[in-house]
Amino acid sequence: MMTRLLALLCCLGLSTAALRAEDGYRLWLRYDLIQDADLRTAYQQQLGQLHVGTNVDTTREMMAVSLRELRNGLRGLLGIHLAPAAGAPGKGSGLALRRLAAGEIGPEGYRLRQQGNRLELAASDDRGFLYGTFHLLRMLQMGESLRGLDVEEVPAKDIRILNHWDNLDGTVERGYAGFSIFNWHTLPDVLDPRYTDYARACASVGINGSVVTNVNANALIFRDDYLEKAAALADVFRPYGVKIYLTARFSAPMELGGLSTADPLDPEVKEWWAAKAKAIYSRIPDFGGFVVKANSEGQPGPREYGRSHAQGANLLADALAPYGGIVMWRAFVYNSDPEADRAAQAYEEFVPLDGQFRDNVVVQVKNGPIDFQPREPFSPLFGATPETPLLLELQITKEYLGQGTHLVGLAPLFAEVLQADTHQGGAGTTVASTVTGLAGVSNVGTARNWTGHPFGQADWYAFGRLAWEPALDPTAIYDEWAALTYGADEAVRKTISRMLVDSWEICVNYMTPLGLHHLMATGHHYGPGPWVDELSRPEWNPAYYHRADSAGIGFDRTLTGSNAVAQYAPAVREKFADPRTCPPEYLLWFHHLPWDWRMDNGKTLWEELCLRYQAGVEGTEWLAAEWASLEGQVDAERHREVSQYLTIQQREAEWWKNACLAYFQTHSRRPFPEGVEAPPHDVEHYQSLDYPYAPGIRPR
Ligand code: BDP
Repeated sequence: MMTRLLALLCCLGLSTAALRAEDGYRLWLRYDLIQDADLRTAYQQQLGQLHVGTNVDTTREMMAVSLRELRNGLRGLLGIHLAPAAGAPGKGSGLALRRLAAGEIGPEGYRLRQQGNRLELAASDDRGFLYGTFHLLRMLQMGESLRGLDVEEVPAKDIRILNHWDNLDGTVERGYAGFSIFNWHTLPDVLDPRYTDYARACASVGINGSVVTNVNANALIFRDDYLEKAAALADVFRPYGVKIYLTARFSAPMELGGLSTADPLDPEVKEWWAAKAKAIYSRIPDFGGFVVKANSEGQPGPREYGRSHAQGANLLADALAPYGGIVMWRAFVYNSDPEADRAAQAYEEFVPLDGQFRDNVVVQVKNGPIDFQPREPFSPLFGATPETPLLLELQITKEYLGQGTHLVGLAPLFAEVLQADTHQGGAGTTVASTVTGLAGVSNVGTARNWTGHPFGQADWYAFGRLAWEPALDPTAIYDEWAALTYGADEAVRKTISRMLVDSWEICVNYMTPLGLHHLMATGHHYGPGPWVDELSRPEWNPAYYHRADSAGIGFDRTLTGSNAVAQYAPAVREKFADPRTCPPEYLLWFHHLPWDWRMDNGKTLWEELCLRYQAGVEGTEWLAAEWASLEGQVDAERHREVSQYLTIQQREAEWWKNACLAYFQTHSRRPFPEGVEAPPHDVEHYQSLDYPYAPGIRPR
């Protein structure tokens, strides 16, 4: 009966995949049968046979993974079984694998080229074959022609890594997609297939590392039984080219080792870390290294012993050096001086240390000077430490951009910072060119579709693609993602990618337009809280950042204020320091301006602020209308789910706008301009709203 049903569906041109629930688990790796028969035939002719070069060893783990992916992909997409080439060697069409000499192409790189009647995939290492395989399958999924193909890809950055803020108890800090995918309780015995699927998804977009524990670290991870668990994960990830890293709690020698100090210059402390590194590498020979959050938000660190961040980092770097491991030391610090501008602190602390770090230390810097706000100017640290390699840290999980329920594509945010010109050492020195890699705070959890909001997958995808090639255009990335995830139909693809590209600016408008920042509620950071001004540390209060009063609004970071703008190279500094040349998107980041300040478009600052909030709300209506226009063109299941999320987003955009404008009006005392709907409640109403169980909250 079932077989007959399947046969009938096939006759109707429906693949069995259509029967499968569209639950999002497959991410962008959906190898459904290509419906265009001509295209399928063309691909079949081009790829039907496999020629394995004599210098390609397919028995190696990672090569076997590549071949399995290729076979599965071609079976799904083309309905064929990839066969080893028959007949005389070297003859006939098909796909040919060839190993290049090390110098012929960079590490992890590959070439896909039509050579006569063959398509050749060539690489000098196993990772290159793996990434080339995914590239080829992506082209097929997108229906692209292979004729005359000639591409060569080498990753622009060596470090392309996810940071999981996952705790050993299974919770995820700032996670909005369920619990941690890493089940430490059942590891190492239970190897959830998700571990493999996760590593495979990472590999498909070129991600080559994973920090599986939270930056707010737990020393327990270094206990032998936990190291066994980590080793089991490493074994699963390895064939996919994903190296495992752990977060190191600076006080671990005390908490786990029973020492009386964690002073980085203490010989016993050094010995403890050296022995720990040995223990790790005996289980995980290719262990990547440590990420460290030190002396930040209550985390222990070297400053407790009067030592610098460099001395702290070097302690761990020395322990890892014999095995080739690295230390990613975070520059996210802001606790030195309560009077100081928080935006200036990382630079002040780290620039003087330039040149003092060991070679195997990289300093990990968040994209902006504060903390993953909806929009920030790039951190002035980029390009300012010529002797110290930096890693750009981006937040893929949307702690400050609507958390788990808003459709906000982050590729434009990522691209804005990557393309920003630091002018350090001359014009054209982009942030991308100054960094040695990218780290992204993961948005993955146990949700069936991995990311909770179905469109959250697009940010995981975009992060990987940009880490591989920071120059990629967000529209092109989202075109790919949309085609892979929702099918290759041109109109559908374009609509989805436009929604993703435009959604970031929409969100910035309804949350923090014109350079406002840190307006969110306390603790969970869910929803607006611009009125908050009573928290113990000044820089935890939104009022510290917007500084609204009867005269105006904004944080003066010029000479008349904190002068944090002086940390940028002269060309950037001059532009930002003058409100007439400062881009409007950063205006209130750098300037405190009167409510009646005239914008270039002739509006007053107050009017412009109100209109931007209104535009944000209208943007969410546009998103909903665009998505509604796709009804019937994408599968009903995912269409319904996204629509429901868009309803939340529309409501919450109004909430943000109304709460912020009601509050700011108590300072501006000016009427709402034409075209802006007045908030239906007064500010007390918005202050009274309470969300005790908002997800992702950090235990304090
Ligand atoms: C903040 C988060 C906090 C993280 C911190 C970090 O609210 O949960 O621990 O970043 O990056 O944005 O260390």
